[in-house]
Formats: sequence, structure tokens, C-alpha cells
Amino acid sequence: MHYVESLCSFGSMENVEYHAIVGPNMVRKRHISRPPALYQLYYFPIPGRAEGVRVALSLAHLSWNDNEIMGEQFAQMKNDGKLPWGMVPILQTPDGTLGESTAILRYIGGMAELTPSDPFQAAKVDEFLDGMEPFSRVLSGTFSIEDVDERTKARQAVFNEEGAGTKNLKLLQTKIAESTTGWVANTRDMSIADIRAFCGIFGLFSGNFDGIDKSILAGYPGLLEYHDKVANEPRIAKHYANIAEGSLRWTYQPNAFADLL
Ligand SMILES: N[C@@H](CCC(=O)N[C@@H](CS)C(=O)NCC(=O)O)C(=O)O
Repeated sequence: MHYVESLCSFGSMENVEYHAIVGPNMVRKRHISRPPALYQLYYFPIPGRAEGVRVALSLAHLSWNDNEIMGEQFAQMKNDGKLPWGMVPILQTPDGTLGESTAILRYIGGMAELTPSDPFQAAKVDEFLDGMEPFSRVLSGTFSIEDVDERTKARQAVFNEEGAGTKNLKLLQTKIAESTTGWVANTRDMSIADIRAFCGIFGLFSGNFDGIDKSILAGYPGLLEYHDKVANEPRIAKHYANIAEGSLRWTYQPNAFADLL
């Protein structure tokens, strides 16, 4: 009998690490004590800008730890000069600290077979990652609004007919429709551009943000179809198969939006 033993670190809200001993018809998990993980991710306890990195770290089967920090620890790290650009996420690696979520995603993506080897395809992936940045910022002006009704109104405006959210969702839907492979950057296989798009688009509709309701997605059948493709990709489906009750990550599971179809 041939057994494959692999080390899997599942970053999660629970901050638990496992070794998984995997063999034919058998997956057994057990807590173990071991030296600190090689890669240390720091971010807030939400999917946000770190989620794609978490997925890539998990798919790369690296030894990593998900350090979910709150305001006080963030301030401390910032004061101590541990955040290269004063923000999170950061990834501490054996070679030093890396900031910027897209740079981290590119770095880990290469180890997770999520970056095409063909230079043009790789450049299209980069193009998509950079091109998606305005989408990642659609709520940025709303976080500082303290009054919940005002904040809700401002966010609803982002997704009205003329809003930046609507404009960006339409653009993303068009890009996906143009792909001949169904993967966002028209790559042969799923890439880090898909990880970023999937985590970014559907993370927005988890219920975590006042004024942003998942029903908005009903107007984007192409995006829902894309959700189905990525959520059912075997590595992604496995990654999100066991999430904690009440987790914001429900939006990444197959059939998350089935009621909108
Ligand atoms: N371009 C950066 C943006 C990072 C960013 O905006 N981080 C936010 C959290 S999502 C942050 O650290 N905010 C705290 C602050 O700026 O004080 C990236 O993609 O990593």
C-alpha cells in the first residue's frame, strides 16, 4: 500500500493547525506539537484582502500560520516597524517580510501551481490582478462613516445604477464572458487571478458589510456561473469544505448563491 504523507496547515478562524496523514480512502487529522510554521500571515479576522493568500498558502501545502490580529496588535506591529507599508496583510517568510496582498499572492501562487509558466499568460494574470484593484476599493470611502444608516445608504449607492460597484461588477462579468476557458485571465488552468476574483467578488456579499445584500448578485448571472465553476474546482471545494458555523466564508462554498439562480 502506498501512502502519501503531506503536511497541511489550514489557516482558519479557529487558528488551528493539523497534520493530515492521507492514504487511500483515509484522511486522519491529529493535533501535533511542532516548531513554528515557516510562513506567518498577519491580517484581521475576516477574509478581506488576505483571503486569496490564505487559499494559495493552503493549496501550496506550505507550513503556515494564520495570525488573526485585532486593532491593538496591529498598532503594536505598526509601531514596531513590522509592517513594511504600515498595513496588513503581511507574510513573514524564511527570507524576510513581504507586504502588499497582490505581491504575496504572486509569490505564493508560484508555489501553488497557480501561476502560468507561459510568459504571456502570466502577464495576463498580472494584468487582471492589477486591473481588479479599483473593484477592491469600491467600499473604501464608506468605512469611516460612523452612522450605520448613513453607511448603509452610502454602500447602497455604490451598487445603484451609476455606482462604482455596479460598474466594476459589470466589467468583471464582461471579462469572464470574454474568456474562452472560463478562468478570468483566459488561462488554461485556474490561476491566482481567479483566486483573487473569487475571494474578492463573493467575499463582498457575505453579510459582513452593512448595505450590501447578496441579492445584488442576482443581476449578474455570469458571475454566478463563475462562482459555480470556482467553488466546485476540487482544490477550492476541499479548502472550504469544513468551515466554522457562522463563518463569513459561506460565500465560497458550492451552491452558496443557488437561491439566486
Ligand atoms: N494595497 C494593500 C492595501 C492593504 C490595506 O488596505 N490594508 C488595510 C486592511 S484591508 C489596513 O491595513 N488598514 C489599516 C490601516 O491602514 O491603518 C494590499 O493590497 O495589501
